[in-house]
Amino acid sequence: MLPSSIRLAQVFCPSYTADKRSVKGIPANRLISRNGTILLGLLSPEPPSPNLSRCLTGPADAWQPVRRADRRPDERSGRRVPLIGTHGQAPTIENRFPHGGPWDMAFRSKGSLSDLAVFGGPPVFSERLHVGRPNIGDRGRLLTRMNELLDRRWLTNNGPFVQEFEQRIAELSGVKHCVATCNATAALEVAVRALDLRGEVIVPAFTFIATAHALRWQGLTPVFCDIDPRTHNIDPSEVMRHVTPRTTGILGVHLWGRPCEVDALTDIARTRGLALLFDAAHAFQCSYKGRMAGQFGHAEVFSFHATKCVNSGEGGAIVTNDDELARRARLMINFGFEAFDRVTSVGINAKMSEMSAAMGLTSLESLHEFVGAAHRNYTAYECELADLPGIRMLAYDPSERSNYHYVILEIDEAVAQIGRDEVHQVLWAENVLARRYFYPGCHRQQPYASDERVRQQRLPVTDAVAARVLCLPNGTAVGPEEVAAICRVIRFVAAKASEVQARLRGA
Ligand code: T4K
Repeated sequence: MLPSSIRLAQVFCPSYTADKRSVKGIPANRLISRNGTILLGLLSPEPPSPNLSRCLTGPADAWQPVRRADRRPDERSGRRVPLIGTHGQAPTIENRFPHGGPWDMAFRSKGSLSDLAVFGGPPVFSERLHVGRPNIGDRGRLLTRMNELLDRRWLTNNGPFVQEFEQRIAELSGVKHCVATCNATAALEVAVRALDLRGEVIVPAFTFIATAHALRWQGLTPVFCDIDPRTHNIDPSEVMRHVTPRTTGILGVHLWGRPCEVDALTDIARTRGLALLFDAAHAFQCSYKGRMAGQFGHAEVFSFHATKCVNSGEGGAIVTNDDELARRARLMINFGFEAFDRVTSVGINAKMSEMSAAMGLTSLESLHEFVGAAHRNYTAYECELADLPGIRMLAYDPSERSNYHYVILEIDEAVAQIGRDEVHQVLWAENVLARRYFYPGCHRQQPYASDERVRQQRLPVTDAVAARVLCLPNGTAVGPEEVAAICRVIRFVAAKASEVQARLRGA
């Protein structure tokens, strides 16, 4: 049964986007009734039903619980949404939750350290909550497309869905060419070959391993560069230190969808005669100085992997305004075939399939909804975690377009009195599978870590940031209730940081 001291209510917050911190003067998400009942607010920009309206001002008993058992799947997204407020009929504890359910755990209060799952208490979530749960989109549209491609008997090799997908990506990014690929790693490899990079390429060490591997797999030497602690992106002032006669290019990464210092990198590349490529795996629909990612450097690469904001299951794309580069890349992803029976250069198979493009096109149709959900969650996290000592949430520039896909905490142990790894441990025990992206940095992974030159290198900012970062669940698979519950755990841990740390360390 739901503990009688806990109630969950939908809170109508008309000023949700402008002022997320209070509802009728009460701090949202921390509504405590006079008799001590804990009320977890479900922030909602939707007007409430008459029942819910009364909830805000009425006695605690009038508040309504909402749990997974009481939710219906949304037809478009497949995500479960609360019945309350959408069907108008207010459930009661007795008639709706006679047997309890997964949300019994979800909103259990953590009163003492022993209530934490890591110390033997029940986990907040009975099901695992992942970082990277895919956004799904309209299943009906996807299935229609699947039927179409089956009817057409055209499954891959530059089919109509791939062409349409490429056109949409190019339009949305404001770029001339898009070459869709089977994933972003292959796209990076094709791009560095199409750019004819050789020798050394300067790349940040704080990135997903694919960025470095794509270079190495092509026989290039990734030269790791430190990052700017504020942006987590490659530090242009550090780049210059790594330029040697063997350097042919710079591969910047728009980490978390926050674009690199493009102007500074463009200047360096131009003055030193280097190619400039961007790994924009995270940055689809993000802007830099008002221009969309995809338009910078000689080329950029997007990822449409399942875990990305827009996904095609597996997928990627090379985008560029360079006609010749696009032509070369297009040949390379299809074995170098220029026409039937005519191969003019070495190539591989890095084509996107029609099934992936069908998923990608369907995903694009829900782009607005996906970014909206990520932004809503991001704002709720920001609201709840804003004032915790030593715990900082990475901000997105409100004057730019962002997809808000990554919710990144930086935990400074010296101030927070608890380390990132300990918070990570606590969250995993609660079934919140937060990720330590991109710990420990590419330079500390093989084969790079064994390279004498890399071993000699010092990347102090990368090491410090890699030890502090924690990525929290976001996307359409996560709703305000989950965000509220995750934040409650983090706030509890932050409030009792030194005690939690001591107990974890067996002191
Ligand atoms: N450059 C950068 C900067 C990147 O971040 C990436 C990929 C690339 C290049 C290369 O792009 P691709 O070649 O992949 O297109 C995941 C993704 O696999 C990877 O694409 C992504 N970056 C990276 C940041 O995250 P892992 O090792 O964390 O994957 P995994 O299997 O642990 O999945 C992440 C979470 O998502 C899991 O907790 C489970 C959940 N999940 C995953 C899949 C695939 C689901 O719930 N459903 C699913 O279908 O790398």
